[in-house]
Amino acid sequence: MDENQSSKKVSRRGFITKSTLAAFGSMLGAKMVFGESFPKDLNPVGFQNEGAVGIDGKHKDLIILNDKPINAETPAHLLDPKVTPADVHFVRNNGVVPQNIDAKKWTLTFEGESVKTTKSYTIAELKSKFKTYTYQLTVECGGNGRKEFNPPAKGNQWNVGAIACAQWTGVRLKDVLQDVGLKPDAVYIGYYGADTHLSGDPEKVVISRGVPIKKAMDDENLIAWAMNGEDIPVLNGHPLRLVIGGWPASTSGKWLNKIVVRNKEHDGPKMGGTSYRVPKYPVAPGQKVPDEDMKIIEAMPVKSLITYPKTGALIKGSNSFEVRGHAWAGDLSIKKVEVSIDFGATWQPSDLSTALNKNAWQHFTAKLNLPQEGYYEVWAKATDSNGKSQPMVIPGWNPKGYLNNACHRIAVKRV
Ligand SMILES: Nc1nc2c(c(=O)[nH]1)N[C@H]1C(S)=C(S)[C@@H](COP(=O)(O)O)O[C@H]1N2
Ligand SMILES: [Mo]
Repeated sequence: MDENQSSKKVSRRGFITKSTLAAFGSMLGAKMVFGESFPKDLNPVGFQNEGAVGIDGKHKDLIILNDKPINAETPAHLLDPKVTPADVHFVRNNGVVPQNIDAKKWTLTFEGESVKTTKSYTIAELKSKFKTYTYQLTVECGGNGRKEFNPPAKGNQWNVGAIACAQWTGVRLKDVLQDVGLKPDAVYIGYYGADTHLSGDPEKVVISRGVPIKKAMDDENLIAWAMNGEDIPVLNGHPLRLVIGGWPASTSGKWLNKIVVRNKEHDGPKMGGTSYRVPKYPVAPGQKVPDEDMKIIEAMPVKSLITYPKTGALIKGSNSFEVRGHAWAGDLSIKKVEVSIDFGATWQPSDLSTALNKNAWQHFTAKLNLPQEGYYEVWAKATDSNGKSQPMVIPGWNPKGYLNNACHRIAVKRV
């Protein structure tokens, strides 16, 4: 065989491209020595297994669901702190993370049918022109809990950890929109970010979603440059991102460089079809639903998470032990969280904190006693300020597996 044939053979075997290699390197925090020989269909062991070196800047125990693009969720017990640390904040990317970000040169442009004039701001201008606010905001992927749906829904098989509630600092979206000046026909906003499409096509937009103007004008929505008082991690949108607490996190655009103000529902990629939309009526599992019978997901439903103890904990003797976690409910607040150790036959109340601000989660704690040695499950059930509770079993099946807010369960053993 001559040179040409052998190099063709090599390319058919699918070694990774230079840009994937660079992306791997930046995620591993180290150059992949011999990276040119790394086959395209493999994942670096460093991302995925026990003893993994993990993703650069992230806790090594994040669970990697996909590496092209990078998607990783947080095990429930790592979400125990009241404010989610940056290194455990989950990552959901639809495209390729932008490289060589220069925060000093970054601009955010406002345009679209319903702005009075197109306007751009540098980050320094945003900081000097508008008042800075800090809010604790729940950012939850619409597909959190997708793993449980049957028939299975395509996409990242999120278990319970595509949720975070960090402290975000930035300027209010509404203040900047008011400065830009909106026409009376404005009904929706849409974001654009600097990430690039997996296909490599520079013309293709990865994702461009948004919210109705009514939601956009809420005080708590931020154009943020900091998470927990520091630069936002690159994987979570540095140097600038939108944070729309309580709504599907897909509305919180990362690497934000453009906001359009629309005179109709925004129609960017992932606004239509089955993307972030659910049937308008209950459907049987697996049923085909026509696009026109789907509606956009707005506020996320009531949900809770047990963050302590870690599932699988051994409880010694008859001592009581503390169980704790968080609960949240889109734009509403949480009225109560109850816990059960007898598979939901009886429930006991927990102590519940108030939220730091709208769209922040609340914390619950309860003392539990296990009556005799054996296996138990601790279940938690939250109820929102409208009186709606979490279901025990998986709620309505939908084609893309969104909005699973079933009760969280952990296993404990009294020994
Ligand atoms: N530019 C851009 N913004 C984006 C995304 C993306 O792929 N690109 N993913 C969205 C989705 S689907 C989710 S769930 C959240 C995840 O935010 P995080 O990675 O900071 O947890 O970002 C949203 N914003
Ligand atoms: Mo998402």
